[in-house]
Amino acid sequence: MKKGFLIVIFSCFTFCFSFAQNETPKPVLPIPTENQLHWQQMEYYGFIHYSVNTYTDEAWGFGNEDPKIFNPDKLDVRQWARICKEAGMKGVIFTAKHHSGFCLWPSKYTDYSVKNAPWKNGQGDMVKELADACKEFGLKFGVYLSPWDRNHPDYGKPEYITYFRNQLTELLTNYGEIFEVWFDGANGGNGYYGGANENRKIDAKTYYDWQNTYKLVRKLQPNIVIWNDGGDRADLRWVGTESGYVGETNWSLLNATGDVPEDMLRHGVENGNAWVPGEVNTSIRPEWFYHPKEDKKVKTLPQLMDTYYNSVGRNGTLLLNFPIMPNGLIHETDEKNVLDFAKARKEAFGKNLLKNTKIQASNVRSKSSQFSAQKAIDNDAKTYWATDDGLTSGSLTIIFTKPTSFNRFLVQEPIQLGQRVKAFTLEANINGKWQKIAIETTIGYKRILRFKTIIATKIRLNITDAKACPLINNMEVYQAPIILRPPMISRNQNGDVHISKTDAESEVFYTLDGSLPTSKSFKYTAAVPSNLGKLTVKAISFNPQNKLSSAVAEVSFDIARKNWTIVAEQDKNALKVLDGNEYTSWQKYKAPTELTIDLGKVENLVGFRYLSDQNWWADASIISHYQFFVSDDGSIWKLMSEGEFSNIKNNPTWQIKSFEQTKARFIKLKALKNIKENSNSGYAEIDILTK
Ligand code: FUL
Repeated sequence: MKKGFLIVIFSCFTFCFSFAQNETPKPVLPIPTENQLHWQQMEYYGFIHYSVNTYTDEAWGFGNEDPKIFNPDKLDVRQWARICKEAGMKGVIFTAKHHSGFCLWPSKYTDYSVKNAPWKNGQGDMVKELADACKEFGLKFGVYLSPWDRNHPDYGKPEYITYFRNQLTELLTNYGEIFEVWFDGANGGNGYYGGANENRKIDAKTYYDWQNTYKLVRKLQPNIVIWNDGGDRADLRWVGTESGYVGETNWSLLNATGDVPEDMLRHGVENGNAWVPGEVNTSIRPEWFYHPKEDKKVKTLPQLMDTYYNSVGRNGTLLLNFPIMPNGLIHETDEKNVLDFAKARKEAFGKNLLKNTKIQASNVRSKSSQFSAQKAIDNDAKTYWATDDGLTSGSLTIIFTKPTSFNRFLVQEPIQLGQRVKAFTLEANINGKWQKIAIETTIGYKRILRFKTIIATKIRLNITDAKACPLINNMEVYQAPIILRPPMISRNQNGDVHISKTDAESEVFYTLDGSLPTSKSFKYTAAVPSNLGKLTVKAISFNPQNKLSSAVAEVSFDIARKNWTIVAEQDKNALKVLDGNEYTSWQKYKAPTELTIDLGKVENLVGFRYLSDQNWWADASIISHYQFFVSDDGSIWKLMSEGEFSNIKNNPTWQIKSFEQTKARFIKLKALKNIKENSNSGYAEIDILTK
């Protein structure tokens, strides 16, 4: 009797235990909302920057630009939508109102809008036109509404919040479904503000009362996701840079409260208590708005591919921006490069080599077919391989039918059950021996690894650490064509041109006469001395084996800085600002500082360029407000240009300022203000523009 009783208890226990194991694994909290999940699956979508400052060639509008300048003569929002669609994007986010405060829809609440622009005689609504075009092309539509408004007289007062919410209500009510709203955190302080022309400081933590704004947003658009890089935590996070990457370790988590330093933006927080995934926002050109001087600086195919691997390939999404030209169109080079990028992605990810392979797992949850290894390669996003509870490691081994060459590995976790994997490795069986190909940390929604082509008979994904039993819902393997990178061109202070190879096997060919380089042009072997004048260098990488060439790298230099000296500066390191190397820099005292340069002889000046320190951790030393002077003798100075380097903190690219032609031998850049008060002023390079 007693024995019988024990048997019953035992069988009941085994039954209950295996039943429990057979269940769907418990989620590891926090998990994404439905909206966040749908957003993550979009992976790649477009940004459009267009406003009054498109017509003033500035990074930001000040708020006093006359609406009359907003007059595109070839505007075609269907061109924008078509390009985004053909580029493989799933949606478009539009700058309905940027910091200038100028509205691209006829808002009821201000006259500072397309209502007063010559475009369509003030009858146009660009938000509507684009929303309609997106519908036509099957794209989702999102809006960027800048909280900072340099035009509005009430900015800084509580009344402005009502104005802001009224505008938000217009945008979230009148244009159909909105998938994402973007609340840019930038706030430079000074602006036109209805004519006050002053500096207005707000407390970004309290001023906007975000929680109530979020409630309004969610009420008006229940399927939306909210992006906010300042203020209270919303649905999506900035990744701390605008140059197009997120950290390799990338948790989709943050803490719901508290400050978020750069490092957390970049990597997320492993044990964060809120799901706040990273969106990688970057422009196809150095800046967000259109500047003709950047027509030769459009991201090339290899740069776009890097951006893709460093965003979508690292558990992020990619928000890629097109600046609109003053005529109302996307530039042809931007179109060409983004379509080449789409084609290259198709070529890279066209043929999944895991079709028809065998797969084995170290452990299968309850030995159930529902969670078998096969589920990781069955091409069904809903099914996944799972291990038994209690395990935090496990492996999946793939057996190819024949030795297979490949250079990409893609892996995904079913994030609706939380982001779990903390560490993993990838091994390949090459010539009968297991070799480690990669040692990595997080996976998340999607992780793509790049490595040199290998030929293997088996590969093994080892999850070496996880927050709970590991789950994998997809793996893919590819042989992506190698895309040659254009070489890197620089010119040192002596005027010598340096061209660096971007891979060991290719050769470099260049021209100095403006012609397109081919493998018959000059072959680069050592630094090329130049005649110190203005110079345009074009160069290609060329692979002698397969005869393929890279895209052309092109850099135009102004006169060489050979005879320049830094006046009254003992520190030899100061010459780093003239060395032509964008990655070396020098810092000087506390602002306001002056950097005075003797050009050696009188030059015909029409502008200057400043590049700040390129290390992201050195952002404190970035100059944000400046004055630029010239002089014949180094003692009597004439002010030629003053103002702000608008978006330099988030996007520290070359700042180019033009002024009226003048002759001078001395130049002086005065830093009036740095990004961080009382910090040193940092310089990577200073250069001039001559007539
Ligand atoms: C930044 C802004 O200041 C830029 O102008 C741009 O809109 C970018 C997307 O966000 O913070």
